[in-house]
Amino acid sequence: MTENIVTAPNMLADAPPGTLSARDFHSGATPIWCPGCGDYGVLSALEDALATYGRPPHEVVLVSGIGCSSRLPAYTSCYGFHGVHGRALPFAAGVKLARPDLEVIAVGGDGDGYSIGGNHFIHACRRDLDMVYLVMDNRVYGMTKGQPSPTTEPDWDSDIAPGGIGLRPFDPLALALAAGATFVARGFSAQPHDLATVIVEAIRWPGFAFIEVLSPCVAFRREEFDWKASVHPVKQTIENDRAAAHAAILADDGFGLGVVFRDYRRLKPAPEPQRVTLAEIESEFRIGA
Ligand SMILES: Cc1ncc(C[n+]2csc(CCOP(=O)(O)OP(=O)(O)O)c2C)c(N)n1
Ligand code: SF4
Repeated sequence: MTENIVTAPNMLADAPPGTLSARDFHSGATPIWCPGCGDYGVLSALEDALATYGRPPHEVVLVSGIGCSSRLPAYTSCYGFHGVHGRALPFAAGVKLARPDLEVIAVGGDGDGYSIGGNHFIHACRRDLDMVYLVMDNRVYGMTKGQPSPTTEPDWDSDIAPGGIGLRPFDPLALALAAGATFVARGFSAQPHDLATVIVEAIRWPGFAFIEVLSPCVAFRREEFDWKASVHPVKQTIENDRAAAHAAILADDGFGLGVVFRDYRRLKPAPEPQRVTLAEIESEFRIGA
């Protein structure tokens, strides 16, 4: 009988350092995002960052929830899991715990990550596992036709919420900081080069690295094109002083780009990778043995 061996299209395990390019991270599937969607810029920045970082696609796992932005893993040649709405982070944590040798990057939208996934977001910040969380924030639920999300302005007027929902949005960076995140940054999809630089730093960070990416939805929020005129670099990256970082985030207009905060103080040394068999796990749960 012939052995049926399945190989990934980009098995570049032996690629010498510095020889990967963004193309090596394309899956060949054509994105079905609307023309002009900010998520194209995020995909391009992520592929550039992965090429710069230099680990081959089969050593990287992208995990997402549900939404337009959560389609992203399918457009790369990395391993991917397109999961359940709001549950990217617990799944990503499971992958990281089972396979600490892999790079794990969770991606998704503001509806996915801050609404139904909000509780997971808080605890992922606290848990500080070594992975990246990249949220493409367009301040709307794009896939389900424009409902307001936790980052939508209270007076944003739409067919679904005439006159606005009148609820205060929260600032994801402030929330991450309050929940104990050790690496907090903001990027912009229309500045993919700078975003790629931040993503590389986040991948190298030995804990939970959170990047909020402003990524306009051209279908439901065309006014977000104006973000180009609003963004600016953050005044400085604050290190270790959480109170100062809070003050800086609150003083910012929400358009400051770059790494906002790094906390070196609370990082534990990365655990040695451990592989256990299913039989070993089962033996832990055997009753009366
Ligand atoms: C449990 C559950 N609730 C609701 C939905 C419907 N749903 C699918 S995508 C989505 C919104 C996605 O919005 P966001 O995460 O902001 O991503 P975007 O489409 O804007 O990129 C919703 C509510 C679902 N699939 N599962
Ligand atoms: S609906 Fe919005 S978020 Fe979804 S693909 Fe179109 S522009 Fe992008």
